[in-house]
Amino acid sequence: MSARLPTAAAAELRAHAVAAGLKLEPTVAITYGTYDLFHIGHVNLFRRIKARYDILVVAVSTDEFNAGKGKRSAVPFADRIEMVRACRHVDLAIAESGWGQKETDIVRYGADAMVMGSDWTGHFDGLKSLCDVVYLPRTEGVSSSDLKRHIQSAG
Ligand code: C2G
Repeated sequence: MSARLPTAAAAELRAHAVAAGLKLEPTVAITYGTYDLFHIGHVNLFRRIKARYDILVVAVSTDEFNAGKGKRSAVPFADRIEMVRACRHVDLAIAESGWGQKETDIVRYGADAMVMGSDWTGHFDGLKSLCDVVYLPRTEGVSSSDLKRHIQSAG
């Protein structure tokens, strides 16, 4: 099924195809993040993506890329990617080593959609020529930085 169709049209076509007994290609979503101190906000996002797409590819920011974002994660990359990989909603975890790899990833994995939490709304609309770009509501009340501050204040 062409990923380039608008989401609603693609869903309608898929329904007709399933009714006709046709075998469908799995739909693929990709998302990007640091996933430091892996928390329920990340799990909720992955779960919500998998409720919409068949396959989820997660690109985890390397420590070097994070340094470029001005972020120093509490958990090293090797552990962060392993925790993401262990999440049952995740089908493939890859490294995110730069801002510019998204276009290549979308083509390489045949992504139908690039999905991010709503704090990124609008930031990746430039990718709409390659795939759907979807922003899902953030989980309120939890963030890696809040967790870090809580741990530091707990002493
Ligand atoms: N997120 C969420 N709810 C939260 C916290 C995070 O839905 N309470 C989502 C974010 O919107 C993002 C993903 O979880 O889609 C990962 O968030 P971070 O680990 O903070 O990653 P970030 O620093 O936003 O890096 O190229 C994109 C960057 O790698 C994103």
